[in-house]
Amino acid sequence: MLNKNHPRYQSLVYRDKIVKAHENGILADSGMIAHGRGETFDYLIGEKTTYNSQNTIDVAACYFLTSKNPVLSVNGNTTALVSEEIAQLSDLLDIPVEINLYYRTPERIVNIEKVYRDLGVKNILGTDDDDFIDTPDLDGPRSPVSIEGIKKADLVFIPLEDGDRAEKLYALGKDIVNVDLNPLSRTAQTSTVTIVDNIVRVMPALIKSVEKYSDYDNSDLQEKIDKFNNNVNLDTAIHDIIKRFE
Ligand code: PTJ
Repeated sequence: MLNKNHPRYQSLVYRDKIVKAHENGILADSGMIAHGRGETFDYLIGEKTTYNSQNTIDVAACYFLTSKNPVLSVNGNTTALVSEEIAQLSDLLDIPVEINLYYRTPERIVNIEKVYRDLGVKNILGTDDDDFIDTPDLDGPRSPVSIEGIKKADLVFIPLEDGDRAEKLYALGKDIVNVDLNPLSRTAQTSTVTIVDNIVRVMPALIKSVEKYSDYDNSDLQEKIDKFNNNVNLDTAIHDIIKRFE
């Protein structure tokens, strides 16, 4: 039983979700380490959505609304923390959820698929029944992608991962939206749009932003996209951290 008066109650709630997801065969063992790394960066950014992050979330919403075939790629950590919001966004935009795991096992795929199935997600890709094709120049279990999902997509949402997948997908001409508390990770550095913030704050804000911008003209969305520069965004995120030490 978690103590609601604990000064870090919210953080304990998320840890509890992570532990339960591990017990339920959703989270990879390394997912615990990844969560700890995220917590450290969250501490450094002040555990809040900065002005810069909110702007980046809005830019991400504009990308979702102007893309033809966006897809939400999910792993164990994303599922442990924000499966409900992933299901909501999938429903709002009518786009698929594709399971893509670094530590892929048939058991984890079944368990993660069940989470999204129970939340009513209609289009779940990346299960063992799917038709896959390898991502060029990418080794490992993240390489095979669904032909109807990531292969076809012009925009891929890849929260909470690091590695060379973002770079390889970007090289195929896809736009990549990433959520990573570490602005220095390879994925953060090679994505089209990197939201440097905690996924638990990002997802509700992203849903709100998609709702807000869905009334805008395409030209206004495109103007917001054109004004955005991910290098400037990452630089601002790093300086926001440095400012906290001054
Ligand atoms: O479920 P699988 O098998 O696909 O494995 C998933 C993990 C996360 C274990 C795997 O992708 C991995 O090892 O990732 P890394 O290299 O640890 O990268 C995860 C990134 O997510 C790190 O840069 C963390 O800072 C970041 N991160 C962790 N928790 C959060 C986060 N970013 C935003 N919000 C979080 N809550």
